[in-house]
Amino acid sequence: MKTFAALALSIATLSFAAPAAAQFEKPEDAIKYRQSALFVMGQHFGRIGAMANGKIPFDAKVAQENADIVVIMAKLPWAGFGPGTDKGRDTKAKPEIWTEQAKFREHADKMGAETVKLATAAQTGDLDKLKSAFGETAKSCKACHDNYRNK
Ligand code: ASC
Repeated sequence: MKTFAALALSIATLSFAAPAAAQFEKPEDAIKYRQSALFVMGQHFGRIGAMANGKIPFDAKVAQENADIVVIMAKLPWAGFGPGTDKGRDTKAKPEIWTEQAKFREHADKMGAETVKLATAAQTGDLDKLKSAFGETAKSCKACHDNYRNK
């Protein structure tokens, strides 16, 4: 019983501490997970983009809050690209993701690094810095989409 309790506790702790190591019951769940994470990230990134492009008024606090969420969201999708998750649900993911894992990982890491710079820029409250960091982050999204996402 003790062993079971310890095991249950360590599993619970692990699942809270390491969302990026999420386990999926079936490929469909992994695909849904990564699509959802990318969707939520896109929503928050888009709000920053609307400010960078003058579509909505610049609000430094709102930009900062959204950038912080983008940083967290950028960590999540990759756990959903595990082995055997190339099929199982409608997906635009190209098969090269699973044959060029190191290169795919580089794109993911690059994007993660750009989001951190975006959050740093958002903290300054300087719209020009935000615009420039937004552009660099968007480039890193696009580079991966160009290589690894079907139209
Ligand atoms: C976004 C978004 C993306 C990227 C990409 C950049 O706002 O949702 O996927 O920017 O379009 O080229």
